[in-house]
Amino acid sequence: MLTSKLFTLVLVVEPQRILLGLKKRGFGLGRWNGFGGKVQPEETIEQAAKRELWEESGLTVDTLQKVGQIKFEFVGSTELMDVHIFRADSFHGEPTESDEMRPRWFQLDQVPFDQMWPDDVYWFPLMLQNKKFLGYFKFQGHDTILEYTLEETEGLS
Ligand code: 8OG
Repeated sequence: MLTSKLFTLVLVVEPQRILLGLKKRGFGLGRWNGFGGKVQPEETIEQAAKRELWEESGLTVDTLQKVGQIKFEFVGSTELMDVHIFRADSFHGEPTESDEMRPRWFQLDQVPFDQMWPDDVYWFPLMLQNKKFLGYFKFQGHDTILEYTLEETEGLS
């Protein structure tokens, strides 16, 4: 039986550029990504998203837009990762390196997809166009997508 665990992911986007962090340890090591992690039992998903953004990048935000939800299955694991994806178009503070992430701005036409999770190239364009989406990706290891679905949606819960 499959169980699922809640995660957050926040993309900080400006008109010409996006802030990504190079993951320095653990899951996704060596890949550029947004900022996020596990939702703790006592917090809402949005609270977790703001906390993880602060812990990993040093930035705070007043509001986050929900943009997507993707479920990831890894062959051999019974735990789905249920990742809630947010976009922040304004923030307070200066991006600051943390134990987990080294932040850097990328021009929107220079997103380093070859050094990111392989599914990101599918849904980043939707996120950048402010389109909402629901997805499912099944991975073999961390590099191979065996199957996936991705659809635009009007609303997200
Ligand atoms: O706490 P930890 O760093 O292990 O949390 C995992 C983070 O990685 C969390 O923010 C969700 C995010 N994440 C996945 N899979 C993928 C993926 O395929 N693409 C992107 N961009 N982020 C992912 O768990």
